[in-house]
Amino acid sequence: MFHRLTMRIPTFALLLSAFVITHSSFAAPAPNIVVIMADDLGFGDVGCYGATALKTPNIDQLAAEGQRFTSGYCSASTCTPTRFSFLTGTYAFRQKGTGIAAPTAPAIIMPGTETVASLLQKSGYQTAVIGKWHLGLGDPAPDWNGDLKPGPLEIGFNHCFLLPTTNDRVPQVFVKDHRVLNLDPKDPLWVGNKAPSEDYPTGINHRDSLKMDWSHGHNGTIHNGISRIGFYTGGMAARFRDEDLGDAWVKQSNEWIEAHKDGPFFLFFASHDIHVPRMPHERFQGATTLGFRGDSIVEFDWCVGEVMKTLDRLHLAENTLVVLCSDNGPVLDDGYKDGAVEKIGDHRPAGPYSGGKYSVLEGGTRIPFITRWKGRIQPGVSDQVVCTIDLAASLAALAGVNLPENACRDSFNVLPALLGETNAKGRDHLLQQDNGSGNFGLRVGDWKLVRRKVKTQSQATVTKKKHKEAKGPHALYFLPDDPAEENDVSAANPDKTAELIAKLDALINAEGSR
Ligand code: NG6
Ligand code: CA
Repeated sequence: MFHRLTMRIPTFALLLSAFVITHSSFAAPAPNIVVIMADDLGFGDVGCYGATALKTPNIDQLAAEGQRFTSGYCSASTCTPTRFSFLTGTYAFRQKGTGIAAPTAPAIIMPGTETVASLLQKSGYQTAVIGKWHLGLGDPAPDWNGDLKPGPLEIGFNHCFLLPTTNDRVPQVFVKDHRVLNLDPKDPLWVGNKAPSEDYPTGINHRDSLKMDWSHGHNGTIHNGISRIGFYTGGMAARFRDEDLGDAWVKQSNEWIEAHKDGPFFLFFASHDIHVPRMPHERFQGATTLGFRGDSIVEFDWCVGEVMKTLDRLHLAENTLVVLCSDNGPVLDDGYKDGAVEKIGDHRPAGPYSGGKYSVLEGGTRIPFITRWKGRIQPGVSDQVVCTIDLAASLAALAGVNLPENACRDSFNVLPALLGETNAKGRDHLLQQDNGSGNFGLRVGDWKLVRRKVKTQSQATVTKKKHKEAKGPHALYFLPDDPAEENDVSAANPDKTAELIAKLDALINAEGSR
């Protein structure tokens, strides 16, 4: 058949048709990708998800122009495991040491691990992470005065501009590629877990001098009138002001996008808003009646708007997939007395859900999740289940890269659902973990199983009333009737309960679920 055809059609025509097929119908140029991840932003914290106590016009616009997911999740209810899973496409509980990283934590994702960044880089993308890292740097410890590696550059990023841990932990310096930015070698940076001397000023012995008091933990080194977890000395010229973080991420991102506008590029915009210490820029302080927690949401919304403006200005909006998500659910008092508890009023940070940060109830991981790609994604609302852990496989598919067999072991290609395609399906099950205590949630369809190994930190302040914890180690909830997971129906549904327990065990014990 092939032979007969070639006899009749000249070779150049065959080549031409092959060229036309690969370059027109199949391989549209790979779009740019911007993943914006907020920190501790809850399902109910933004306007398009029902918040009325504050305004988020830029996020709302993104949702109006794209798909807004009502069952969009992150994979864990704290930062480090969600970020680990987003990048590696593998559940954090499969690797030890993936709980909340300490200030002096070494790199958690080792070089050689396939990540969403390395996959995209392989297919020709320029890749950058700008913002909060919190996945450790260095091996076996960060070398603050030398090269901070391994880090993002060793796992697929061409560029990074980082807050190395999280801003309630020391040190308050930027890391640009492998180095602390603006570090004067004559004033070396030291970071540790113990005060370097007895008279060293801390949040305990200088509590009166603080501009924002702590409520638990966070009483080590004082910088910018705020005491933190951990201790550091030196590096004075390198230190930033908390108030300037949002502006720094925007400036760095806009410059990087502009420099790579010919694409394709992948930017992971890892905002620190609205994590503690909540210290938005002065121009946002007082923007809401909710205190600095609400004001930080407004600052985050502004950052989103600035990045969108840059995409518009460079005519990239129709060639860029934007994904907006959060790394875990909301918390009010997370260690500082910033008024979040007192000023909450009727605002419901987790929307209709119970729990929040640290919890495997829906409030811990069900988050604002929006995708926008002008001209490609039809605006709408989707109830398909999608998770940040799926971005690795889905974005790899978008870029046309094959996933190696042993990589991204829990990441599903849900690209059609992310793009809002008709009848496209998301995940058929959704596993939720906390910081690694052994508590799990498993949602299959409308059913939700909770396995409780340890008592969850109280989230009474998020939901206003305390969540009634079920008595046994397992509880079953029927989400359409009971989104707040208050009525354990496991006794009335023993078969469903047993089925989900078996599925959860199988998922946990497997090497991967893909
Ligand atoms: C907790 C901290 C909390 C926050 C969290 C990490 C205390 C008492 N609590 O241990 O303030 O830093 O870790 O948050 O220290 S995350 O969003 O980065 O996971
Ligand atoms: Ca977080």
